[in-house]
Order: sequence, then structure tokens, then C-alpha cells
Amino acid sequence: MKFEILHLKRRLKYLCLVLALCVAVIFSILLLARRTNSSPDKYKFIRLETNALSTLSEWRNHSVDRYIIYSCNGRIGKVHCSGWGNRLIGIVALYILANVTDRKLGIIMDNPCNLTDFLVPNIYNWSVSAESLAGRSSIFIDVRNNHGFTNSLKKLNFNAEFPQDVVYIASNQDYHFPLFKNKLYRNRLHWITGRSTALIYKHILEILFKPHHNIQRQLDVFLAKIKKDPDRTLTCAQIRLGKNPTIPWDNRALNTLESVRMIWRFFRQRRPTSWIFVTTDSQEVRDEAKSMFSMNVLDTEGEIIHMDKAYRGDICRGMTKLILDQWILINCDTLVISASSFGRIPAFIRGTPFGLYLFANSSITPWNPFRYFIH
Ligand SMILES: Nc1nc2c(ncn2[C@@H]2O[C@H](COP(=O)(O)OP(=O)(O)O)[C@@H](O)[C@H]2O)c(=O)[nH]1
Ligand SMILES: [Mg+2]
Repeated sequence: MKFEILHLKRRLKYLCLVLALCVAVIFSILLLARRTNSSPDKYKFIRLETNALSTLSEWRNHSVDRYIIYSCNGRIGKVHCSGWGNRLIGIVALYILANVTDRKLGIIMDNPCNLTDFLVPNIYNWSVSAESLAGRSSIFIDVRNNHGFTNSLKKLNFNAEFPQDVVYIASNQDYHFPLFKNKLYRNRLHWITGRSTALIYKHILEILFKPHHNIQRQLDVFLAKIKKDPDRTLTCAQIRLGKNPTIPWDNRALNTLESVRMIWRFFRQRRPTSWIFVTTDSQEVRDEAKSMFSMNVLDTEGEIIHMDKAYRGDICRGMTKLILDQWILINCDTLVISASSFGRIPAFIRGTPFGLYLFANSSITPWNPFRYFIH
């Protein structure tokens, strides 16, 4: 009897040991799975992207017959719509506004050249002609730089305020934050919860745009050259000086020629064998890059223009260049951008903080816009 109890006790001890071991193994597996899911960040981005795209693409199925039209039409110098980066911010804002108000987004832009000669609809068809909307009730509002209007979106019932079938809007500000605050629209925007502004822009811009085949062809030629030698990476910078002899009409100065030397030093230190691509608003900076890195520099044809102040040169060729330049930036292994919406947008579409840097106040620092969440 005593022996049997001893035997049972020993068996129980073994059972407990095996059970503890099983629990430990299961726990480790779960922990490992969680880690693989959240790191590296690259995978997190891909997962978010798929979710957002499926949510967002549902929107295109709305059978709506009311419109919000991003509008930028008229003669150069007579009509002002902001630079290209700011226009894109306005377009993203109106895409979100159109969706929460059950309207369709259209884009009509012929200033300085027809947008559809450079970018075409990707998943969402925003192409619409002014003629097809003729006869509908309409209103035009210019709310560029209008913080009062942007702020009002926290409470505004847009369709009650603007009952017209077609609301033409000139806009250059971000609306996703105030719209998310608006009780009327918040439940239509659940997909942006926990998502960084950078990812929101990436998803929407990918839904809206792809390069026109003329630009795509030039992009393919450019990238083919890099792919030929798999050992050479592509290191890029978007250098915005602001007001400078190339675009003397710009109204703000951002960086000095002097401070740009820091970028050349950064390039040399990091990857001496890399291809170098520099896009800039200054012909002087462009020439300096060529003389510094001669054979390693890849350039795109065309003049540098300020899209909202395109007062000289072959403007449509300049517009091809600036859009091609942005699409090249999306493909850079290392990317340094200035504190400018022109460079920020392709950095968002590029979709990762790896190899991403910000050039500001004469210094270059790693930059992660995918880390900031608005709520
Ligand atoms: N090609 C080229 N043009 C640029 C560059 N940076 C600025 N520009 C021009 O200057 C304008 C600046 O306006 P915007 O894009 O709104 O940028 P932001 O004002 O700096 O936020 C752009 O639309 C371009 O026409 C650049 O790196 N390359
Ligand atoms: Mg601007």
C-alpha cells in the first residue's frame, strides 16, 4: 500500500513536470509568433496596407451622383493653386471628404498643363470633364491656406452647408484630422485609427494615381540602369532651397547652398559606390551634384519649374521632370528629403522609414513619419 502511494506520488510528479514543460513550450511558441508579427516593421506595413486597400476600394462602388471636384484651372499667373506637393495634400483631403459625404471625387486640373498627361487614375476613377457636369447645381470655393475652413470640418455638416450637386474646391490643406474629430463622419473613418498620416497618404495616393505611360517608360529606363548592377544601390536627395535664382518668385527660403555640402559629405561617407540621384528646385545645386559625383550621377531631362509660378521655360517638360523625379524618389534605397511637401509625399509612398532621412536646419537626421499616429 505504502509502495503504491509512493509510486502514484512519483507519477504525479512526472505528470506535473511534463505539463509544466508543455505550458512552457506553448508559451514560447506564442511569444515567438507575436515577435515575428510585429518585427521587423516592414511586415507590419505590408499587413496594414492590404487591410486599408480592401477597405478603401469599397468606396469606389458607391453609386453617387454628387461630386467634389478638386479644381485647378486657368491661365498660368492668373490662377494659383499652390505647388505640386501642396496640391497633392489637397487632393488627398478631398478624397476623404468626398467619401464621408457620399460624393464622388473628380480632379480637373489644366494649370500649368493637363494632369492626365502625367498621372492617370489607378484604382479609383477621378477623371471627369467639366462638360459632363454642365447644367448641374454647383459652387466654387477656394479654401487654400484657409485654416478657418479646415478647422470648421470638426463640426460642419458639409452637405447641409453645400447642398449643390457639384462642389468645386481649390484646396491645399490636410483634412483627415478634423474630419476624424467630426461626430457625423467619425464612424466612416474607423480605418484610419492607429494609422500614421504617412500610411494614410500612401494608401490614398496609390489608389488615385499611376504614372502616364510616357512617364512610366522613362521611369523604367531609369530603373533598368540601376538593376543592371545589383551591387550598386540608389542614394537620393530632394533638396529644396526655396527662393533662389532658379525660382526667384518663391516666397520662402528653406536651405542655403552652403548647407547642401552636408548632403554631399553624407553621400560620400555612406555609400561611395552608389548611384546618386538629386532632384532640387535649384539649378546650381543640380550642377554641383553633377560636378561632385560626375559618372555616378543620374539626372532626368527638363528644366526645374515651380509648378505654381511657372513663368518661363518649357513648362510641360518641366512638369514631366518633377513628376518623374517624385516617382524615382519612391524607389531610392537611401532617401534624404527636405522639409517640403514635394519630397515628403514620395517618402510616404515609399512606405518605410528604413534609409529615410530629413535634411533641415543644416543637419541630416533619420526620419520616421510612419511612427506618428493621430489617435
Ligand atoms: N523638379 C523639382 N522641383 C521642385 C523640387 N522641390 C520643389 N520643386 C518645385 O517647387 C514647388 C514647391 O512647391 P510644393 O511642391 O508645394 O512644396 P513645398 O512648398 O516645399 O511644400 C514644386 O511644386 C516644384 O515645382 C525638386 O526637388 N525637384
Ligand atoms: Mg508649397
